[in-house]
Amino acid sequence: MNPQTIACTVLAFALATPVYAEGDLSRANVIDVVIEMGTNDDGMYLKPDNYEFVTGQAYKLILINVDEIKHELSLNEMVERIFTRKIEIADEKGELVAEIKGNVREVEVGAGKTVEWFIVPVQTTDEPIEITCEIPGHLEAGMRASVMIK
Ligand SMILES: [Cu+2]
Repeated sequence: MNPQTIACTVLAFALATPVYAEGDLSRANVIDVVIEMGTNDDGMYLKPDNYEFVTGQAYKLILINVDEIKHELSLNEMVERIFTRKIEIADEKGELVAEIKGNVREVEVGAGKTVEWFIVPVQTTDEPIEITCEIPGHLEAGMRASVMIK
């Protein structure tokens, strides 16, 4: 190979290689997962009501409360199987209001508001675990979803 060919080969390889955030799994190739919270004719819901995550993959859970009342997302035992990088709260203009770091079990989302929860699952599940809204009456009204971590 002449030097030009080698340069082209190196460049082609560089372009084909995915870009990682210097080995930080919590920041690389984050997948957005929308979790809608609301009320419909059947009661209350988390939509979708079924999630599948993969260990080592970074996710941004986008909790969107489309309702006129507040709702909550409680991860229950899922919290022991994930790493929370941060939770972000922004105002109407998209300006950051707060960034919360550390181990969080549940997040309450105000009526019509959105909160972003950045996680990385670290442990698989043998059977589905349930995430819920723990506001009295809401679980009974249907606010639950099942989660598998592979
Ligand atoms: Cu609720």
